[in-house]
Amino acid sequence: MHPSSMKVKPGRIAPGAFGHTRGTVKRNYAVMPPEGIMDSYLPRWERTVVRFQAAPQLGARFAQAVLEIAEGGGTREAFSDELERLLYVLEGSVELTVEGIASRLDPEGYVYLPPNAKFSVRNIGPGEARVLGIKKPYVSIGLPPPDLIISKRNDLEKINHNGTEGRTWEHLLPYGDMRFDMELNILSFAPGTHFPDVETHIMEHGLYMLEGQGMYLLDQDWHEVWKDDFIWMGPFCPQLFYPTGWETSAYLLYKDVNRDVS
Ligand code: UGY
Ligand code: MN
Repeated sequence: MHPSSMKVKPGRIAPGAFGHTRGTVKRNYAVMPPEGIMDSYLPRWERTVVRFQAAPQLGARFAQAVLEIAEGGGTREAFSDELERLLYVLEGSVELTVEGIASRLDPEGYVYLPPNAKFSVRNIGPGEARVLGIKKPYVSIGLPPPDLIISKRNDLEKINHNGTEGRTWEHLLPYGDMRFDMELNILSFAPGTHFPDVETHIMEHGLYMLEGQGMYLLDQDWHEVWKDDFIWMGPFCPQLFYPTGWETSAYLLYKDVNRDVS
């Protein structure tokens, strides 16, 4: 199918409100609702629309994208490169093959692929699969490389790091393991909870809103965020979140950690 004839998802703003967007791109942060993120088509992926949310072009030191894989589509062939990756299934089912061993990933299933892992992905249906992808060059510090991890959200412990009722972390990667140069965490907020302080830190974030809605303070500005929105927070961007509405809100958060400045 020619890319231009592929279906464009309807926007989530009032009909007739042309030119309105919650999206913004600033020096040290960006907010991107899904409806305005344009499609890319990549040589290594067939029948797959790639919607880039973050990339070095934005100022980020990682790349993040939603892959919309048509039934039967996926990687053209198995490949490997020097990047480490997360693939997290948002919707649908895929068969993942790593070094010749196949596994099935359903919604909330994920894989951490260490650098140089040879992998392929196929949407086994029914329907489209939506997969969140994060990739970046791995920063080695002379320790053995991190292990391949294939798991699912349901198997992760919900940890309350601050003793605040209703606010939890789920760590997709082993927490505190110095071999890893990134954290991938799902943070959940029951109504009424929030961080204790506005945080400002050297690490950057890629945030994908999985559930609910809320208000995000980014630098000096408040932004309303909804399910499926993306936020990039650059280094030292002041940040605070509180959920709105009656449901728990949750987001998947990339963070670069465990490495000195270079
Ligand atoms: O771990 C974090 O840096 C996290 N508390 N930041 C965030 O949710 N924006
Ligand atoms: Mn943070």
